[in-house]
Amino acid sequence: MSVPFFSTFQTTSSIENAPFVHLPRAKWVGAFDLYQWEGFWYTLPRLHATIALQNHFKSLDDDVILASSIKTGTTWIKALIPSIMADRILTDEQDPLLTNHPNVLTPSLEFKIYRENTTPNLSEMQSPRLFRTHVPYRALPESIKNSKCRIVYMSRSPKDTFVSMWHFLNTLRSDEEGPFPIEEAFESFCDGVSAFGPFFDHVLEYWKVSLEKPNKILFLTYEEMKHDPKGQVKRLAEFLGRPFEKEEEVDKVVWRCSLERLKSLDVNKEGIDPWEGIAHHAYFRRGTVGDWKNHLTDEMASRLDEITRMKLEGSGLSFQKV
Ligand code: PAP
Repeated sequence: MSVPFFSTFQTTSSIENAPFVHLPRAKWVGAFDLYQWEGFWYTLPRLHATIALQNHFKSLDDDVILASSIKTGTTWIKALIPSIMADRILTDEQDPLLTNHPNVLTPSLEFKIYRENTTPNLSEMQSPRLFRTHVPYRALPESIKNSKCRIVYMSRSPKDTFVSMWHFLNTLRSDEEGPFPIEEAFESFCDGVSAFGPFFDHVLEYWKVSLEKPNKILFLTYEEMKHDPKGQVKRLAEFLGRPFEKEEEVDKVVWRCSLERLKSLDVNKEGIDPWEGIAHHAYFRRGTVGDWKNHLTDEMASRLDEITRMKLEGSGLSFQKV
């Protein structure tokens, strides 16, 4: 399992990589070389894709872009957005989630589209086009920032985000390797070193723009989604210009996109995605708020709380304390 994943993350030719070899570099979780470009950390293939995206993507006004830092519960929203946009008369048997992993329904700009081809032809995609990205706000193409397209940003408390990330990265390691030492992964996270990190800078950039332009960016948190899924799904649908007419429609979408249901579907239990080489099931785990309590020591938790307090001070953003 790990071989294709590592290769897609790491492989690009030395000629293509030449412009980046002088960038600051850091080893992440013992496996990935991350390069710091304009303040954020990328693997080289993601950096190539991000630059191609910046240079070539032309946004349409009805595009929907799902943005997030990694492991914040994006997969939930990857399922919700197409479900909200879909024809409300679809029966359960016609639900695209039955046969497609959420990664397929909301394709990644930098893991798929601009990784496969630096100048993809997107003209034949059905409108409204749905995309997702982990690219930080500052690195988005001007076309996304300046068009009327909508951005949905998913965020999550840093402690649970870190724990989810650590679990996910462990699924890419062999049984012989065992889990990556959590203390080392934690140090990197606290230092701001993770793919598309620093985490706090990522969240804060989108947060600030969401305050300035609430019709442009809808800022969601995993904790609010878990606390009131129906309320948050209605909010998301209104933002997307697809408000629900009946309560049953909301219930149906919430159920279709629930972790329990998605986890139980064959399409998500089996298989490996073709562009990242990651097992489909790796995107669905416990899905709880406060799972950090099972993994972080009191000292680690206090340290990350203190970093969070300092980073978010004055921003108006806070994550639910659990
Ligand atoms: P990504 O960054 O690779 O897209 P992402 O989906 O953001 O991954 O993160 C996975 C987390 O979302 C997992 O959290 P956990 O490790 O704390 O369990 C996963 O369980 C959770 N998740 C995925 N789908 C759903 C869903 N439908 N409802 C709630 N949580 C979900």
